[in-house]
This record gives sequence, C-alpha cells and structure tokens, in this order.
Amino acid sequence: MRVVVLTGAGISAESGVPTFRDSDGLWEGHDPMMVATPEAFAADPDLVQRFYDERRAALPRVQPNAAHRALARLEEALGDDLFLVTQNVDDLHERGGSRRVHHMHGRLRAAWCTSCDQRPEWTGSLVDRPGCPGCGSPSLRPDVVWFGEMPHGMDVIEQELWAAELFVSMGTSGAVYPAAGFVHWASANGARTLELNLEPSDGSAHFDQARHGPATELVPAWVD
Ligand code: BJW
Repeated sequence: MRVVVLTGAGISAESGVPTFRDSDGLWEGHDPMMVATPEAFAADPDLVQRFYDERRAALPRVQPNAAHRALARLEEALGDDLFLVTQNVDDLHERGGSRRVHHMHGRLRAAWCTSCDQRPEWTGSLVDRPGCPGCGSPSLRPDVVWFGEMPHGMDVIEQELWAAELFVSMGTSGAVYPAAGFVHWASANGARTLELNLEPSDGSAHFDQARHGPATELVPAWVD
C-alpha cells in the first residue's frame, strides 16, 4: 500500500522543540511567525539569522522521540511505498532512523546562497558568516521556506499524493498551505485519510478518521 505521511511541529514537541502556534513563547519579544518571513529578513537580517542560529544550536540538545522512531520502523516495513514529507526544519526524523525524508520547508542545517544558488551545509564554520563557500558572496541565508515562497519539491509531493492509497497527517495545525491542502489532493484520488494530532486541527473535518492525543502515543500505536 502506498502511504504518504505528513508531519508538522507537533511530532517534535515532546522532544522539546517548540511548535509555532500553541506556544505562548515570544522569541526576544517577537512572534516567531513574524520573524519567519522574507520581509523580516530584508528589514533586519541579523535578527532573523540569530533566530535560526539559536534553533540550529539547540538541535544537539534535543533527541528523537517514540513517534520519530515509529516512522523509521514504518519505512523499514514499507520501503519505497512510504513517502515521508515533513514541514519541520529539524533533523529529528533522520536521527530517529528515517532515511528518506522530504523537507518541504527546508532544513536548519542547510544554507542557501541567493547569489549562486548553492545550498551548502550550515556547518559550525559558517556561523560567523564568512560568505558562500562556492562563490564567496555574503548572500547566505537559512535554507528554509518563508511565507510567500515556494515549498521544496512540490512536483514530487504532488505525484506522491496522487498515487497514495493512504494519507496520514500528524502533528500539524493545518493552518499553513499548501500542506494544509494535501488532504484534499489525496482524497480527490481516492486515498483514505487519517489525522493524528493532539487536538482537532483546522482541517480535521476533512479527514476520514481522526485520533487525538500525544504523538508519542498515537504514532507508535498506529504504526505497530
Ligand atoms: C501535537 C503535540 C503532540 C502539539 N503530539 N500533536 C491558500 C492556498 C495556498 C497558499 C496560501 C493560501 N492562503 C495563504 C497562503 C500563503 C501561505 C499560507 O499558508 N498562509 C497561512 C497563514 C494562511 N503559504 C505560503 O506562503 C507557502 N507558500 C506558498 O503557498 O507558495 C505558493 C504555492 C501555492 C500553491 C501550491 C504550492 C505553492 C509557504 C509556507 C511557508 C511556511 N513557513 C514556516 C517557517 C519555516 C521555517 C521555520 O521553521 O522557521 O513553516 S511557518 C511555520 O508553519 C513553519 C511550519 O512548518 C508551518 C506549519 O506549522 P505546523 O507544523 O503545523 O505547526 P503548528 O505550531 O501550527 O501546529 C502544531 C500542531 O501540533 C498543533 O495542531 C498542536 O495541537 C499539535 N501538537 N503538541 C501531537 N505532543
């Protein structure tokens, strides 16, 4: 059976990674949603870089949880019949054992040179921003997808959704498109759809089935 799994911030919440919309936390007095925009980067690049530097620096302090590990077991069982697409920019799926992860909103550990279009890994040596290792330009930015930008690999995602027999969305509020619309793309082609989330998401009513609770309980129970 061809399965597409979409994950969001809720799957990493129990690892200690803050979600976007249920945290009351401001970052240095800013709403994180206002920082994760091209406009914020144009207005104050240092502030936005610091936001991502801090999140990147926090990665080694968080560990994959039972939900990430369950999805790695699912990949073992289904092989190429599983397509795992995440909105998360952390690396917890990979560290949980998943080998093929499609990061539609980019990765914290990657940089993007807007001058030469290379995407080097954002290693420790890039923290001081010496410039792009390819062309030397200072135009490196985090390789993440902000509002108004095109998510990565939409063509591949669309193909997978059309071919899916089962679509499962987990740990996402359903507030951000195009990911929030995947349930419609999958069900239009006859896939069954399932939501696993702490609470009903904005799109809950569009799924054939929904189960609500913490990801570390729901995801292993569904996989195993
Ligand atoms: C738990 C839990 C636990 C907690 N267990 N669960 C209509 C159609 C198409 C587009 C638009 C549209 N209207 C507006 C747009 C444009 C816009 C958009 O969607 N705006 C909305 C605000 C309305 N979208 C875009 O601009 C996107 N690009 C685009 O549309 O290009 C054109 C295009 C059109 C058509 C096809 C293709 C392309 C780009 C969106 C980029 C989003 N970027 C961010 C930042 C990434 C970098 C970074 O991390 O800093 O992505 S914003 C932020 O939101 C981040 C997330 O990936 C994303 C989604 O958040 P997520 O993961 O759902 O987290 P939360 O916090 O919202 O929810 C967590 C959930 O977990 C909650 O429900 C909790 O209950 C649950 N939870 N603990 C289980 N323990």
